[in-house]
Amino acid sequence: PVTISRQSYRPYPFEVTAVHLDFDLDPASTLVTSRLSLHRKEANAPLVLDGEELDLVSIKVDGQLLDASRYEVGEHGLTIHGLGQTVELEIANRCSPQANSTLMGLYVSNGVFFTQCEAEGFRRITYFPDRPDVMSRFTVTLRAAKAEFPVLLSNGNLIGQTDLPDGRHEAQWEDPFMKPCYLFALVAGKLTWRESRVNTQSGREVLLQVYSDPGNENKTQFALESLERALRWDETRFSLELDLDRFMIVAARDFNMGAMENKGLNVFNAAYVLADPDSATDANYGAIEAVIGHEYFHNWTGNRVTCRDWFQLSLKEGLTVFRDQEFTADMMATGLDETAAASARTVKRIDDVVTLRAAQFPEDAGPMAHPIRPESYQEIGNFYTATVYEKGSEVIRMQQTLLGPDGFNEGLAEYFRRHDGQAVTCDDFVAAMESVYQKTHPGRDLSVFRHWYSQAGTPRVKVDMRYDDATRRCTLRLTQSCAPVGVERLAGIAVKPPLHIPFSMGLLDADGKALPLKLAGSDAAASDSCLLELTTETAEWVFEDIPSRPVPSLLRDFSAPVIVEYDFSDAELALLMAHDTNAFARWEAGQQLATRQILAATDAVRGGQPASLSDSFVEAWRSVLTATDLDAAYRARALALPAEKTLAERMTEVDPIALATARDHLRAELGRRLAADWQAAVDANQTPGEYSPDPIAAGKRAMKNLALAFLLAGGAPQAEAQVSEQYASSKNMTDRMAALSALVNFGPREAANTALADFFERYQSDPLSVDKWFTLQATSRHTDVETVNGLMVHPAFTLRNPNRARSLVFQFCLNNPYGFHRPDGSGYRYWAEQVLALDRLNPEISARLARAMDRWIRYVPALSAQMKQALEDVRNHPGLSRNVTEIVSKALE
Ligand code: HT7
Ligand code: ZN
Repeated sequence: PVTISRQSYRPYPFEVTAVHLDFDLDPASTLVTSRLSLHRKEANAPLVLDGEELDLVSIKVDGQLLDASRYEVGEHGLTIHGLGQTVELEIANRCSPQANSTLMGLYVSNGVFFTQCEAEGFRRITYFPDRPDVMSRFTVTLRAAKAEFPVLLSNGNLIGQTDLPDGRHEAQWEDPFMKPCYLFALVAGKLTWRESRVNTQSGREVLLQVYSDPGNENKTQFALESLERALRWDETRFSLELDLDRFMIVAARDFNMGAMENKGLNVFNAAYVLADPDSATDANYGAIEAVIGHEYFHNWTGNRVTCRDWFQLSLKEGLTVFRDQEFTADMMATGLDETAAASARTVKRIDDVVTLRAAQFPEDAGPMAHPIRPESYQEIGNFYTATVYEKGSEVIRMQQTLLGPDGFNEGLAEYFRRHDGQAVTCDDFVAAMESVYQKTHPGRDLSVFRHWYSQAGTPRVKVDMRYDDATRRCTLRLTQSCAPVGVERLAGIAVKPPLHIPFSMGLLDADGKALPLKLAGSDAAASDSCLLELTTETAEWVFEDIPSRPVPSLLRDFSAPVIVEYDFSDAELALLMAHDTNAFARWEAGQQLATRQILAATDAVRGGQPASLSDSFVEAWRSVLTATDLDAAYRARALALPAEKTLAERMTEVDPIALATARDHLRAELGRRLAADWQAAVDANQTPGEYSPDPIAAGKRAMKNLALAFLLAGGAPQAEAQVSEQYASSKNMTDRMAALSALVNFGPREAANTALADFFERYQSDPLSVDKWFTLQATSRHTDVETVNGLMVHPAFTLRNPNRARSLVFQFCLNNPYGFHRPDGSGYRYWAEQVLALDRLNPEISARLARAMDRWIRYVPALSAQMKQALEDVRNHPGLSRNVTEIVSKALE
C-alpha cells in the first residue's frame, strides 16, 4: 500500500473554473457527462484525473473526440496529455449505483439515489481532480423517470424543471459558491418533506427543508426546529449567516457515518433526523440537534473556508465539533437561571470528556495514534477519528481559553476575513488566532501551542504541591511529558517538545472552602480559580497567604486534554467530591474514587478474592445521591460508574471479564447498600405529563433510570416489578428502553426475554427501533457468539445496512466484554469473520470494525495471543481492502 505524506503536497497544475454535471439516472447504469472548463497553471503538466470503478464512454476536448493516443485510463484514473492553456473538456462515463454497496460515490438506498463524496467518493461518480483544493462553480442537470424519482435535488438553487416526453423529467441546479467536489451531492427519489421559511439576521427569507422516506413525515419536526435553532445560534454567537436561499436535509437509511455537509444539501443518516417520543430516546433527540448543528455549522467552517488537503481535516472537523459542543451547551442552558445554566454547561462538558476519554485517549495510546493533523496515511477514510474530531475540538477550545471568548470570536472573524473562499491549512487558522493573541498578550505567541497539531499521544501533567507553614506560601509545580506513540515510536522519535497547556485550578481549605488565589509577583485581584499557562517542561507558581495546607482542585473544566498525576488521598477526593466549587472537578473527584474502588475490586476478582468496597466510598456516593440541591442531570453523571474503556486504560494488563465483573459488583453493592436512597431518587424524578426532550426533563429521566438500574442490580425486592411496569406503561422510548435495558442486564432472564419479544412485536416496522433491539441483545452479558450468530440470521438482520451492522456486530465486539472476550477466543474469530464479510461490501465500515482490536497488546497474555492470531488471519486474507490493510498492519507492527 502507498503511504501519502503531508509534506508531499503540491498545488494542482490546472484550475477547474466551472463544472457542469449531467446525470441520466438509472439504478443499473447511470450515464454521467461532465463538462469542465480548465485553465492551465503549470506548463507541460498532463491532466491527471481521479476515477474508480467507472466505465469511460468518451472524451471530447473543445468539442472534438479525443484520439486514444492522447490519454490513458487506469484503475485509479485518467491521464490526458498535451492540453492547451484553456480547454473545454467533456467526459462521459457510466457507473452502477445499484451495485454500489460501499455507500461512497453514487448509490441507491431504499429506492432513492444518494451521493457521498467526502473524502474521495466523487472519483466513483466521474473523472475529476478529487482533492479539496480544486474549487469550482458547479451546475447540475438531473434526469430520471418521474414516477420512480419525483424529487430531484442537488446543491444550491433550483433554476429549472422540465417534464420530458418519455415519462422522464429533469431538474437543473446551480450552486452560486465555488466548492471542492467532496461537497457535491445529488438525491433523487420518492421523498416527503417538511419545510419552513425564516428570515436571516440581515432580513433575507430562506427556505429550510427536511426530506425523508414517505411515512416519516411526523418524525421530522424536531429536526427542522433544530435546524432553525442552529441557524439562529450561528448568527448570535459568531455573526455567521446562512449564505443560500435554500437549505435542505435529507435522511438516508443507508449511510456510513452520521451526516454530510454537502453545500445546501446535507445528507443525513436517518438516525440523526427521525424522532418522535415513541421511537426516539432523549439521547437520540440530543444527538439529532447536535449533528444537525454540526453539519449546518460546516457551511462556514468547512465549506466557505475548506481544507487545502486531507491532512488538514481537523481544520474543519475539530473546529466544527467545538462549535457543535458550544451550541449544545448553549441550548441546554437556555431559559435557566445562572446557577442552573452553569450546571447544564458542566453536564455537557462532562459528556464530552467522557467520550474523549473512552474513545480518543485509547486511540492516542494505540497503534493508530496520530496528531490531530496526521503526517501520513494510506487511506484517508481511516482518519475520520476521535483524534481529528474530539481532540481537534479540545485544541480549538484551548485556543478559546487562551484568547478568552471575545478574543476567540475576533480570531475567527479574522480567519474568515483572510480566507473566505479558500482552501487552507491548520497553520492558517492558528495564525489568525495568533494575530489576536498577540494584541492581548504582547511579546508572546502561539509557537509552542502549534505543537498540539504535530504531536500524538495524551500528555501527562504531574503536579507537585508544597506548603510552607512559616511563609503561608503554597507552591505548585507542573511537569509535562508525552511518551512517543504509534508512528512516532516507530520513527524512533524519543524527545517531543513541550506543549502550551492551559491548566485551570483552585485550592480548597480543609473544610472544603474555596481559597482566594493570589499569585506571587502578580497584581491581579485574588480569585477562586486561576489559569496557569504551562509552556515549558516544568514550571512553578507560588500562591500567597494560604492559611494551611490546601487541597488542590486540578484541571478545572478539563482545560486541556491531558492526564493529571497527583497523589490525592481518598479523603481529599471525598472532600473535593462534596465541596469543590468547580462542578466539573467535583464530578472528576467522584470518578477517581470510583475508579480506585473498581480497580481494587478487579484485582480481587483476578486473585479469586471477594471484592469489597469501602464505607467511605459508599457514603461519598450517598452524599451526592441525596444532595437535592444538585440538579438531576448532574447527579446522574456524578453517580454513573466510569466507562470500562476508560478504566481499562488504567490497568497495566487488561483482564476485561474481571474488570466487568468488578464494575458490575460495585453497581450491585451500591444498589444494595443505598437502596432506600435510590428508591427516593426514583420517586422524586418522575416526569408525568406530555413527553418533552428538554434538558430538565431528560435529566430527571436520566437520574430516575440510573437509580432503577442500581436498584435492580442490587436485588431490591420491588425493583423488578417497577421496571417491568415502566417497560409496559411508558409513553416514551427513553423510559421504555431504560426499563428494557435494566431487565436485560440486571433482571431475570425470563422477564427480559418476554419484554424483548414484546419490543420487537411493537417496533418491527421502525428500523431505528429495531436497531435498538439488536443493540440491547448484542451488549447483554448473557450474549455469546452463538447468540449473535443466531441474531445474524434473523430476517431483520443485514450486514449491508451500516446502522444494522453497527447495532449488532459492532456492539458485540466493542461493548460486550463478557461475550466478546470469552477465554476460548470465539469472539475474536467471530470478529475476523465479520471484518472479512463486511470488507467485501463496505471497506469504510469494515475498517471501523477492524479497530476493535487496536489495544490487543494490552490484554492478558491468554487473550492477547488469540487476538493477535485473529489479526494475522485477517491481514493474511487475500483481496483485503486498503482500509482494513492499514488498520490491521498498524496493529501488528
Ligand atoms: N464531514 C463528514 C464526513 C463524512 C464521511 C467521511 C468518510 C465516509 C463517509 C462519510 N460521511 C460523512 C461528516 C462530518 O460532518 O464530520
Ligand atoms: Zn464534520
